[in-house]
Amino acid sequence: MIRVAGPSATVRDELGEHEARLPAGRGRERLVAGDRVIVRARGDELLVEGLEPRTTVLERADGHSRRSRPLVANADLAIVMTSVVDPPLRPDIVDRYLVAAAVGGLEAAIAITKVDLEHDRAVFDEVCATYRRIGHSVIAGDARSREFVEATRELIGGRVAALVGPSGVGKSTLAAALTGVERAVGEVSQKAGTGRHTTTDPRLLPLPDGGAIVDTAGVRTFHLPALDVRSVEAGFPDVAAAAERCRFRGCNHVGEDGCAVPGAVSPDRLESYRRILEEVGALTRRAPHA
Ligand SMILES: Nc1nc2c(ncn2[C@@H]2O[C@H](COP(=O)(O)OP(=O)(O)OP(=O)(O)O)[C@@H](O)[C@H]2O)c(=O)[nH]1
Ligand SMILES: [Mg+2]
Ligand SMILES: [Zn+2]
Repeated sequence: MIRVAGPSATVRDELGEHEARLPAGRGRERLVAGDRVIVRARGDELLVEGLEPRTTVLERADGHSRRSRPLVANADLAIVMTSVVDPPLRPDIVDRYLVAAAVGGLEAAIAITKVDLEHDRAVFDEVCATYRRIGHSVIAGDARSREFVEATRELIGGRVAALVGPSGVGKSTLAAALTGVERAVGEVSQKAGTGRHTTTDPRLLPLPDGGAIVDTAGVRTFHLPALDVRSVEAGFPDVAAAAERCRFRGCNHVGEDGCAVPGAVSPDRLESYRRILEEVGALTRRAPHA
């Protein structure tokens, strides 16, 4: 499945791309780019009939209902993109994507763009070091440059990668450079004068040398669905490792007296962890060892 748009979808097989109709009803909204589907011909129409089990799924929550919604299926890797400036560096959003990737079974790497623009080098270095320390590949550069594009290609290594991150960080710019397929790259719309022309529907784009990418729509805030503590910890291996040395049962490790975690993890990391725990409803409210 390449793309889902309302009642129809673009599917691909060994013969090429085809338009197919989706079943009516709620099942429709559960199908996403990357899904493997069973398609049957009826008359001169193609119908999507079944969904194969997913190996991975990147999910987010709907901002209002908090219901979880799949974004990309069967991707091997999430490339979490953020720019150093314009829009500003957002480790808090990166952390949410890292939790979502860990929960969904995807490997995750970080790609930091717009380093050609003036930025705070110390903050940038710190952010790179933090994510490398917890085991992620980090690449950084000008998303429009050949070096950055080739570094990304190498990172993907013929696999299927989802490009995710805030709006305006260069996902479509990178997608176009990697695939040679031009899609909406954000420019201020002259005609409408209303702002950015951005990506809406996630679409699976094959790479010339194997593998594929899914260019997704940027988000202002990335909401996680309801998750338990273990799931959040999966995205914070530094907190999880320190938490093993905490002697309190039921501790949130976010500032309780005598907890070993705040001494072992930076305040920024811990605050990001705390906010995510709170947001997904996994924070224990009463002081566990008062
Ligand atoms: N200076 C600079 N500009 C960049 C870089 N990467 C992207 N841009 C520009 O940033 C703008 C937004 O890029 P897009 O590729 O549309 O961003 P996006 O992440 O796809 O945004 P959404 O589709 O809204 O999620 C475009 O004008 C790009 O040319 C970079 O590394 N450096
Ligand atoms: Mg885009
Ligand atoms: Zn603790």
